[in-house]
Amino acid sequence: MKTTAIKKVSFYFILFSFVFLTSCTFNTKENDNQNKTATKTLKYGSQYSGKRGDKEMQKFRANRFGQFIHWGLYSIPAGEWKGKIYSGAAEWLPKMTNISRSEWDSLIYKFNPVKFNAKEWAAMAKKMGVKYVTITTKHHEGFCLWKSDYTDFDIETAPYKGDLIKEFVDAYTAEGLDVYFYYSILDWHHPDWRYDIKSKNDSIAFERYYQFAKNQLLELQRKFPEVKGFWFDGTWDQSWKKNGRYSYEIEMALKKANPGVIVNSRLRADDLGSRHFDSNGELMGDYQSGYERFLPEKKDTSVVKMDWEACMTIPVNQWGYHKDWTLSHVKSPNEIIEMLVKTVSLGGNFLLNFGPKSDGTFRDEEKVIAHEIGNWMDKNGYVIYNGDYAGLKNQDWGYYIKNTFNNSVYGVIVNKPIANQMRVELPKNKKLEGAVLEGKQLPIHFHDRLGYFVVLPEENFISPVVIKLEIADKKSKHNPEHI
Ligand code: H79
Repeated sequence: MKTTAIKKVSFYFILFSFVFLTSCTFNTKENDNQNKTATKTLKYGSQYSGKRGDKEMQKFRANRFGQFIHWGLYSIPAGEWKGKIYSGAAEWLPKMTNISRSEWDSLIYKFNPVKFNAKEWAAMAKKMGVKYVTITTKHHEGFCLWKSDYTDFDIETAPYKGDLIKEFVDAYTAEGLDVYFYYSILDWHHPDWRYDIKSKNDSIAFERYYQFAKNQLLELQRKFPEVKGFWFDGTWDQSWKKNGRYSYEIEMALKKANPGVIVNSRLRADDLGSRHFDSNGELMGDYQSGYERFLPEKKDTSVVKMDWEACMTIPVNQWGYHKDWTLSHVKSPNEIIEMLVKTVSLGGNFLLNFGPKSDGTFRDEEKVIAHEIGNWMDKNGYVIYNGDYAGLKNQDWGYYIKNTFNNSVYGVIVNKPIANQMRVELPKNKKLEGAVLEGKQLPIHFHDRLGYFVVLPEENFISPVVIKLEIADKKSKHNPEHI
């Protein structure tokens, strides 16, 4: 009797388990069909998969080379406080010293860049060969370079009488350069900023801060309709990570006002506090902006499937103006050009930083670098604009870049082999028909096992050299190397 009861219970238990498990399996399959990789349901995660295909994003991608500008009150002390020079980043000076908030904020009364000439800045940028610029409208210190309706801690309170951001936007736009705005979410000035949310009062204050930031961003978009996108920073604190909704709503609000607007991944956190990439591994925002002062490895082709941008300082770590550049290595124009080439070869954008002085002029070192990069870009910029990943096997001499506009492939030599030969390995169905340097064909040798060797001129190269590679399809029946 007892055994029969157990058997009956077991029967129903197995039946129930079967039905339950089967329905779970079906559910999982349904989800899989909707989204093959999604495992977590997120309200504030990634908005789309893959790269954006609209014309605004195509323009961002084709631009490839941009100028970053860090300008704020920090350009006044320029890394020095009470006679002591601090070697850290100039814009972080208040965090390296015991400067009080009010002491720092009173620098606003000294911000008077009387020599600022937006047209000269834009002409210098144009000559350098950049296609876009990203300027700090508000850095961590909270000072706003535009006339903001939401704070007095802005350019209207400073002695400078011009409309700084407006002059800037007008001048760069007139030169045909796209303008992007940097905006720091982190704000050392605003009383409602919180690093973490530990109480109801923190939540209430931080909600107010969020409204303030959103208002300012929509104000920037309203006052400067030319602006192509926003570059967010200062989003690493717990307060922001715990409020993924805020980052999502800011992205949505900006896109509602301007559907083509471009937003960097650094803005974003998801429901679970994941940054840049959501908890399902999907990129948030429109491009990956995590490469700050470093680039992906040459072999790291994982980046080519997304849009991305690296930002780079000229010294090791100075964004705002620092009076002493002897404190760290300063990159040479060739080092910077190589970084630009490497970035483009991996399908990314390169944003090179400048930190103007408080009088509104650029330091001489930056002028020289801009000029020398400009000379290189004058001659070779065609390889940068519309440049992309070429999909060929890496070689030690440098980087391949494919031009997405005319489908040409280029090799950019940054390490000239002592043997003066540039090795090119192609897939089996391709052949190298020509290698052109400044309009002249170079000799090509073929080695059945090792591929092609382009014979380079004997003379030293003083900057990266571009060689156009004429690659054609090989018809297999005429393939002499076919074994
Ligand atoms: O604007 C430039 C820099 O001022 C800014 N981003 C560039 C574009 C920048 N701010 N901080 N950092 C770069 C690196 C910051 C690191 C730290 Fe932290 C923030 C150290 C401590 C707080 C986050 C939290 C990283 C480590 C702990």
